Amino acid sequence: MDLYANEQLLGPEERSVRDAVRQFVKAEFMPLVRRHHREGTFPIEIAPRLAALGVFGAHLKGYGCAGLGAVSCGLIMQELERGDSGLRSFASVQSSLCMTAIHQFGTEAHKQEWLPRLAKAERFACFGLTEPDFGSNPSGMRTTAREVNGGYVLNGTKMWITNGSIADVAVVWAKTGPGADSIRGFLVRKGTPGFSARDIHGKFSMRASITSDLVLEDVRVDEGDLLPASNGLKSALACLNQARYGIIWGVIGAARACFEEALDYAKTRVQFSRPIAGHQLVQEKLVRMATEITKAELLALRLASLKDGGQVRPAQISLAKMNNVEIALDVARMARDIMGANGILDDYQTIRHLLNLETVKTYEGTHNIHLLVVGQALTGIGAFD
Ligand code: TGC
Ligand code: FAD
Repeated sequence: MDLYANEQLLGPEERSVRDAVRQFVKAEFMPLVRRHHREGTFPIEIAPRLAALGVFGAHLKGYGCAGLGAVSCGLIMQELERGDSGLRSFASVQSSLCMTAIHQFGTEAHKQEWLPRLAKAERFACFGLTEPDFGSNPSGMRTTAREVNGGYVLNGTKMWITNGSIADVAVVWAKTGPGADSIRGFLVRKGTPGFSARDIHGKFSMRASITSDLVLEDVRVDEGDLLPASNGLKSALACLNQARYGIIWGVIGAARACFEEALDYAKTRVQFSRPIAGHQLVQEKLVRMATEITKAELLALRLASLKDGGQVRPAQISLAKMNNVEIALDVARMARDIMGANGILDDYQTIRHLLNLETVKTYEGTHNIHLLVVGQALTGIGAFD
């Protein structure tokens, strides 16, 4: 399905990066995903082989990172999420959130210590911004970092943290300074006394992904564990820009997986003496799905060129995150409908993608928050509170 010949907009290097990740996901991840989805686990053992493809820190230069352009980075996320949103999430957190935080706000010693190991998946990382009482409005966070002789003492709880219990290091955002009014990032190592991670169970979405609470009780970190260039909520939001960019591409992969599955199904499922693909109402759905996927790809490609040109603005990222996740959810729902009762079985991928996309609509800024960011850009009036 390439009605607009979007493939022609990709260069040979971009296609080759995409095809390598696609092949890996098909051969090494797809045989595992149903079991992990059923059991609520993540196949961490595949991470080093993904690392060998240059997936982690692909957008960064130096420190063992691939330094790829925006389209290639987007296509990597697309192919990971074609497999499962949990796989893309794992990479988004390691790469777009944590490696970006260390690269942008860390010292040279932080970069030397962490980036090559995270790039090779010898170490894992998580990103702690959300709290039980502060999701969409992280500026209200209660986690504090009190300055003590030669370091800081952290107290607070972070909630809904992807990779939390498997991470060797957590990028934790906390309020510090004399009035505890300045948000800054800290590196908290696994095993630091007072620091623990508890997995969240009972999820009906993102089942093949580890999600945890982080508890910080009088956690002492050294002065050198502060990310010194972090300065305010805007530093955390700068990392989110990179991860949201990955989601914009990622959900196209999930949508394509659902579309392709539904199209195949519709061509072979016979009702009323003909394949259901021959019924007008089914064709209407297939056409809507293909149209929205095509538009989402063009939006992502335009954003990539703005990004490579260093011109991308947060409102542009918000517009595309809001749009592409919404259309991916619509595509997944239509695909599930076309597949009738089989559409709810995990013998097929569609229901898993549909359930995952409910999370993708919420995290990295909810649909409503991105709508309000675009609304603010259009009107000049913030309508958040
Ligand atoms: P506001 O006063 O608007 O902004 C504070 C400062 O930040 C600047 N800023 C940005 N900077 C960089 N990138 C952006 N996207 C930025 N948006 C705003 C802004 O200019 C300002 O700078 P300065 O110099 O004046 O200090 O802040 P606010 O408190 O009113 O909040 C704005 C809002 C609601 C848009 C923001 O809080 C927000 O985006 N909320 C959503 C929270 C969120 O997305 N959380 C995600 C947690 S991580 C996650 O979900 C990982 S999921 C795993 C995976 O990715 O797979
Ligand atoms: P709330 O902020 O309570 O929002 C609830 C509803 O109210 C939403 O519909 C929202 O749009 C709406 N709403 C809120 N404010 C407004 C407003 N001003 N105007 C209109 N509507 C509004 N966080 C991390 O820090 N790190 C992670 O690794 C991470 N991983 C996650 C993994 C999973 C599986 C999930 C589900 C979440 C994860 N999150 C993570 C948290 C995620 O970023 C938050 O869930 C998200 O920011 C929304 O916060 P909330 O769930 O508290 O919803």
